[in-house]
Amino acid sequence: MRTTPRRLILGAVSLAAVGGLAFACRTTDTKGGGALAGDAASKVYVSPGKHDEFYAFLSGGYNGQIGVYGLPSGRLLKFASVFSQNPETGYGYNEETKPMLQTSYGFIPWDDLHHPELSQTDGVPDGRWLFANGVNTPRVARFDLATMETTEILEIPNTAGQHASAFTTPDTKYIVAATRFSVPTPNADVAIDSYKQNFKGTLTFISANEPGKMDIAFQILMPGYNFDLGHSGKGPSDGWFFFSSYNSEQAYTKLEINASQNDKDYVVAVNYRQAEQCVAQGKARTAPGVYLHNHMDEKSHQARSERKTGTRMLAPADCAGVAYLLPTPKSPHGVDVDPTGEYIVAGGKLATVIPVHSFSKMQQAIANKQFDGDVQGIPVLKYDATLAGEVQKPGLGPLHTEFDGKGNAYTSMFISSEIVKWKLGTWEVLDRIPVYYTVGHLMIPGGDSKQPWGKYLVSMNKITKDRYLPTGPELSQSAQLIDISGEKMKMLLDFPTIGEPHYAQALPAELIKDKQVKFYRLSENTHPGAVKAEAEGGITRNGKTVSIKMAAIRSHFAPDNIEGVQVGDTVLFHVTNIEQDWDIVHGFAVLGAENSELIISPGATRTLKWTPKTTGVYPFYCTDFCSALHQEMSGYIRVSPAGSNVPLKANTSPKAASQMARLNDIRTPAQTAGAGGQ
Ligand code: K7E
Ligand code: CUA
Repeated sequence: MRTTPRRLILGAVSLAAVGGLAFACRTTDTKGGGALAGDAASKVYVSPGKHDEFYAFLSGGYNGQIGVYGLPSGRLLKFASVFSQNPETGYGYNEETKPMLQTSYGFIPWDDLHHPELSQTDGVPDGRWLFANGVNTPRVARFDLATMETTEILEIPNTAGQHASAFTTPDTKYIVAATRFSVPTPNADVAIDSYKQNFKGTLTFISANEPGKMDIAFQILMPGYNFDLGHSGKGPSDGWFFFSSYNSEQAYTKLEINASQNDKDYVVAVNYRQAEQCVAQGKARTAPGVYLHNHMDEKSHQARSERKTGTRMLAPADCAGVAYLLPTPKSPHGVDVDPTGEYIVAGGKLATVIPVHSFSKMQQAIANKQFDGDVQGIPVLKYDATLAGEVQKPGLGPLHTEFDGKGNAYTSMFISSEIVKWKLGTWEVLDRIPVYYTVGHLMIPGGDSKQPWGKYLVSMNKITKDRYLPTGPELSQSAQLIDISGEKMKMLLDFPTIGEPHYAQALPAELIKDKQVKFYRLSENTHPGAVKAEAEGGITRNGKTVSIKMAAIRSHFAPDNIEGVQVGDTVLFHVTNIEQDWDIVHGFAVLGAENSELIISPGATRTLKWTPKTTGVYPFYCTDFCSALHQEMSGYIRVSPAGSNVPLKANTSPKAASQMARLNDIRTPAQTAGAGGQ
């Protein structure tokens, strides 16, 4: 949902026209200071050397990464690569991580990351992993919260615009993925105006609870709607998954108008235990579809790509009771389940109310067969039969809802630029606070789980307009931190964000901060190009490929003088950081390399591929300021003409040993203190 101010206004006008809504955007109130209590600064102030209370993981949207922030300070702690190459870390540039970005469409070094989701145990975030989806080339990723690195990416076949993802079940048995842009399934060369016959959506359930073993468990074939978001049931509704859908019109042109005709679209309720049974009974067909599974092995430090084919595709008509359609006004975007598991809240972006479905009423309606026909074998439940209530006059453009665990819900209002707090059960609006401007998702730590930590709310806003110093035609997006501990919401802090955050997740820092990996154990490094000691460095030729094994340690490379390479060779620098200290990272770059540097964590090995084009002597150096003698951490590689008789040679400068000795004397106390175990 990237929106420039001009497009926003056009969009708002057309929303108003379609929904019969008045345009009431508050973007003229630019100060936002009114709600700023005098003590706001002290509430977000984390004094130097102190840690934040929460880790927050904000999606990077079209930058394909995850921003790790501390709350309440809003300090950016890390920018973590998931679906995009990152020259800061070499992710997707070095030979070890390139396979992570392989897909059946080839090497795709970018994606549009919308929804991070923490793994859960018994419905509560457990601090093991964060999952995330890539919308454009359908993929899901596992991000390890002990190393803060992406360790696994699974492509999703038979889908497109994979938006309703990567939401988890309460036990992390599955994460899901659903189609936003229905396509011919299996994809084929057909006329676009054959949409209604040929285009389908799929709901994909992905086994997620075993690292390194993510796979498609099964897919459910759906009508050609646009599936937007999803959340699992919990407690009484455990075993169900709810997806929002729009475009029940099945429009394929000018969706802005043609997909906004019906008063109601649907929330889809999926009984995934029923689906499991039907699959076990052989009721699923094998659907074609090629997809890649990429996994980073923590011991060899190498990612591998595995090609897979075929999925188990279940048609609802072949599996009674697997899915129901709940009519929901109007073009619903978010679908959020409250902590008790009873209420299913839909954010109908064109609706004038926030409709809330009741899980227990839905169960009764199913038992009593209160149906309004069916769509492709999926029963449509009567709206009144499942409705728990409607929040009246909530504001304009409700998108997403999170919960505080104290019986309150908070909904983001895109058009009227506000967060609205309302009460579950009575549906009364309790409070509202303006945000700057046009909020998409909002997030409460644990706010989509069974156990929210309902102290803060983060509003992720699309437009900052005048909130920060201007930066040319493109301005930053923004997050705002709101105190929700009291009756009234209080605005505490603005902080700019990179890319475009959509959803986010957060959890108390204690859950993960003590299990952070400090370095990789060199003794466990099984990379074939690794060295465990400086003396193991060397050079070998195999035809036109020259492999150099190299150690990096403060403050030199071993070897650091290399000869015998020829124009036309492919040179592989396998650099192992043989340090075993926390945060002692080395870099590696060589003149003219057509990719990024390497950044090598302690104990890890990374490989830079280099194809020198002309003869000469080329310097290489460490790019991370690792020590007082970092500037000295460099070397030379000589490139001779093809067929030259310069012998292969890889030496370590005799200076190195004495450099090391000098350095040991000037190591800072902080570096020494960091030298603990994992
Ligand atoms: Cu509302 Cu992609 Cu979750 Cu953005 S989506 S806001
Ligand atoms: Cu190693 Cu700078």
